[in-house]
Amino acid sequence: MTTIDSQQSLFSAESYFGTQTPPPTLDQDIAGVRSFVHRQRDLGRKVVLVTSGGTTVPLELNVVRFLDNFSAGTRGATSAEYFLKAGYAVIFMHRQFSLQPFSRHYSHSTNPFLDFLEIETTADTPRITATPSKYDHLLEVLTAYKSVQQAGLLHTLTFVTINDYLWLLRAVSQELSVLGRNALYYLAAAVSDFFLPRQKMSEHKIQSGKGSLLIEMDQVPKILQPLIDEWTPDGFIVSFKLETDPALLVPKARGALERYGHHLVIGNDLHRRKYEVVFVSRGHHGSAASDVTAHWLRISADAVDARGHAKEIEEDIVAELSKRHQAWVDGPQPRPPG
Ligand code: PAZ
Repeated sequence: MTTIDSQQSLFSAESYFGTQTPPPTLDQDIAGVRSFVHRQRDLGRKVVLVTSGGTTVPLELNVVRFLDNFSAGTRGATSAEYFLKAGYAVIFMHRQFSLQPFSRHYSHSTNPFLDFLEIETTADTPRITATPSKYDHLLEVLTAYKSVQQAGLLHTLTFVTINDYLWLLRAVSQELSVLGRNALYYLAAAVSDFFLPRQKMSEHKIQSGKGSLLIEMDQVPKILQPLIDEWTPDGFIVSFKLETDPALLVPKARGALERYGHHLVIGNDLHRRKYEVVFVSRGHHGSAASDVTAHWLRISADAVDARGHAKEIEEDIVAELSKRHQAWVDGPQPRPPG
């Protein structure tokens, strides 16, 4: 039987999945992922799982209130586009209503879609056209979007809560494991570290009028460990580490790398994340702690790309990752036991 250590409020991944309920659409979602993954495998494509946006932590079973975080999903949505350009098929697992590849260029708050359209009234019937100054960019984005759609290269999944995220991540990684080294994990979602197990949640809206509200949360299980050791042992796994104190960034990223032993931690500071990130990984001489390297990628705030658009750091992140992933695919395979 699966038990929770109630004294320490510590869930292992096993006790988490043994006590928390899966989202109702899980089986359906996974059937879709399975057929996507098998199609890509038959076509010999590499597949990247991009997680993106923030998870919520509901406080009630009939949820009225929840904790959330800042992430809009920019990193994930932007990276997904560059992975597609680099020839990957993409499973884009994102927070419902956060930014998505392609449509992110026309976010309702920063670049409203209706501002790109004009009504031409010269003909008998009014026609809709694109605003001339926006036409070229719109055509570029639309062309890329349509070609990805037509080629069936992008599969989208949504989560809202931390519970949805954990169940989906486990199930998707188990499906992706059939690709062996051709699977890349790009875990950019901002995932809550704490949650309220359903056994401790109020069924109905928490009532006010009794003074302050004290809620004790449990720690979310460290999901990277089983991901790496059990669910997808051959995949190339990249996790992200976000900090607000720049002095903590490299030590914390290094700590995560040493703790889980996966391929790469990308560290980013909340305020500088669009202009610099640090790749923390082991060097080429085995796994000695002293062999960990920190490699910075930086762009300036006014940098432009080859097409004259504002440069996005995700272009360089994905270029570097594609190289490292290919080296892993081509690298020496472990000897079969015996
Ligand atoms: O979504 P966004 O572009 O606003 O932010 C991206 C990010 C900072 C959430 C991501 O780069 C990241 O660091 N994710 C992991 C966060 C963490 O759990 O440490």
